[in-house]
Amino acid sequence: MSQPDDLFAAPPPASKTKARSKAAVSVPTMATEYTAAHIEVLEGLEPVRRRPGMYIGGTDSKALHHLFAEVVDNAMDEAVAGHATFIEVHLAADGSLTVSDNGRGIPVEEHPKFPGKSALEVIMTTLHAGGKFDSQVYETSGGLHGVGISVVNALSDVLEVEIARNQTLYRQCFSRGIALAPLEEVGRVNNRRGTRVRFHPDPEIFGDDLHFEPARVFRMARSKAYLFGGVEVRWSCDAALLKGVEGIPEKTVFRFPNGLKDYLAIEIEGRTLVHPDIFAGRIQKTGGHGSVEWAVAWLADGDGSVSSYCNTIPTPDGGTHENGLRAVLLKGLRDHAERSGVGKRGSVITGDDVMTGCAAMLSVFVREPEFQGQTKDRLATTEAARIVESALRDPFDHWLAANPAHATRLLDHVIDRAEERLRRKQEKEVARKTAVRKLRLPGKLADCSNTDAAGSELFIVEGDSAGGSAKQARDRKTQAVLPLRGKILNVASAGRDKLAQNQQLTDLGQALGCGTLGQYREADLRYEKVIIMTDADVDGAHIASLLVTFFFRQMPKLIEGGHLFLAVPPLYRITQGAKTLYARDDAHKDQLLKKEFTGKGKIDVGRFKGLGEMMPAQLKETTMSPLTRTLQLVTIADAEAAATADLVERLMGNKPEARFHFITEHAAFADEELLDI
Ligand code: 1YM
Repeated sequence: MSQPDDLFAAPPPASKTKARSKAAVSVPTMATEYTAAHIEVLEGLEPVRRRPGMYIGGTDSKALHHLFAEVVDNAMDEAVAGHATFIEVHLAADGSLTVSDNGRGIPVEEHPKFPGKSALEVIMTTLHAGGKFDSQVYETSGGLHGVGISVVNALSDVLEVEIARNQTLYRQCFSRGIALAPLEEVGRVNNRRGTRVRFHPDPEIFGDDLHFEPARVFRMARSKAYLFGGVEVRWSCDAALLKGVEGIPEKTVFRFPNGLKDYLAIEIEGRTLVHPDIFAGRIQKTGGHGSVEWAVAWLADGDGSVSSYCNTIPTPDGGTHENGLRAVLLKGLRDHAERSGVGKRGSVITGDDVMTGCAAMLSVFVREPEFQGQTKDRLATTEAARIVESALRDPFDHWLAANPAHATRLLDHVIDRAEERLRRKQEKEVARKTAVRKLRLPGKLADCSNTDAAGSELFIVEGDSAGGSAKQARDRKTQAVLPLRGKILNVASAGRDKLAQNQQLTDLGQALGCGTLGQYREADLRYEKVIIMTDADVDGAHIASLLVTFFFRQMPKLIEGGHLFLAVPPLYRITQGAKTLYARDDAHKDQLLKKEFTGKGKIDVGRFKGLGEMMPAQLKETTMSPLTRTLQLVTIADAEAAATADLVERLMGNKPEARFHFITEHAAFADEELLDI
């Protein structure tokens, strides 16, 4: 194994900051000395091997890299707490990873509950149960993050720990979560301390093909240096792993005293900014808890993105800290708009307008962070929002005030975004309304598959049973059927509101799609022919007349356009031997009997009680099929329009007995053609 030379060198400066503990056991604060007795007695590691997904989110590449995150986070804790100044990461050709720090070293004292076992061994081989830690000591963050180094141990076929502590170098080796030998003292070390963990992911868990990706480990390691300016991250990787990998050096050192500001500057290199300087800052709290660091820039050339972290752990799904950032930036810009006299224009901006073009890095440190989501990628600690808001409020106001020209440019940029959003929203609304009008068809409508109005027909049918026959009899491609139940509203005497409330008429209007009166649009009419098909009796005629009146009053242009027809269903079926003829009324029947059925043989005359009674095939042949049917075009000649309107209105008003005459005489069957089938 290749080892960094300066491992355990340079004792760190004493500091009393501790932002996070992801340890598998509870440990004391600075005020309380660590004793092995603080370690809780926990479960074995078998559950981890049986269900690794429960602990690291799966057994894929992301999960594999999570092992590295777990180990490097423990070292980071030590650095953030002020006990370590550097972290070394070495990726070896054999697939193992080594992470070292120059912190205090994992405790090695014997645990009272496990005579003969070191604290280290307990830490490495037991899974914390969570929530049982006494308030004096640090608690684990729980969940996917901070599952503890024991999980890494459980899922590694090789894991070696070296600890320099108490001027002594200790070592212990494990495999698949089990100690291969007790902790051994290797020798004396002077002026050195720290922890080194070398581990190799178990192929039994991750398979033979999954390996650490140098570029990914490199980026993860580098991000730690950006996220905590007080740490130096030393990277090295065996050359054999870098063949064909671009841009990853064999060896390098990361140190970013300007932390996130440096990070963001690199991330947005080459992009055009709305303003030249990055809004960045850091609020450091004693003990780490409540500390915030941020770097924000607005891009003029497209969308940005926010990278957020809690206790140096990435939170790609955002969470409370990002909400705080969004809120404080929005409020700051709105207030600035008010102050700078932009007033109303500024009030339209939303968090989205502010954030879309915003490239930001945000890092918070809180005690006991709570992560949510399947992969625990979202911060849920509510306090984080408040911490971010109060940390950034004044600095953001000052930043805006200090660069009035830039602030104005930024405000204009954000307002442009808002106005663009409102414009898009309006366009979308119009498009949606059109789509809804097209799509929101009444449930009872059996539409035709043809989406083009040309060649399409709508049959308005009285009653559900006739509707059922018509649906079976139709040509699905070109013929739609809308059954109307019972008698429709008397449109002549109904007011506007009643018309609008009438479900039958609303359904009809929706099916047609063309609008009424002034809103009528011929181009939106969904059918070329609208055919009223009612029973050939008084009631049928009445309903037909009501419908004609409806069209006359609400869609006269539809009639003028030559789209409205009456179907001509027969009333009688006359059969003699193989000969069958249909008659539309009594007179027609008598005429047929006299002229057409002169031969010998029994003549059978059947009367249809209604359309619903007809077999679908009969209905098709007699009334619906364009090849054999007769249609009556409903016309309103311009010259007759006024008179007809008057007549329709008068008749549709309060004289029921007059209706039948009107409909039979005026809108009756003009085509005398015989249907011979
Ligand atoms: C390469 C990985 O794990 N370093 C590390 C871990 C610990 C400590 C120091 C440590 C922490 C504390 C006290 C404390 C851990 N300690 C524990 C436990 N590097 C790496 N460096 N003494 C030492 O948090 O108070 C778990 S990890 F459980 F002892 F707290």
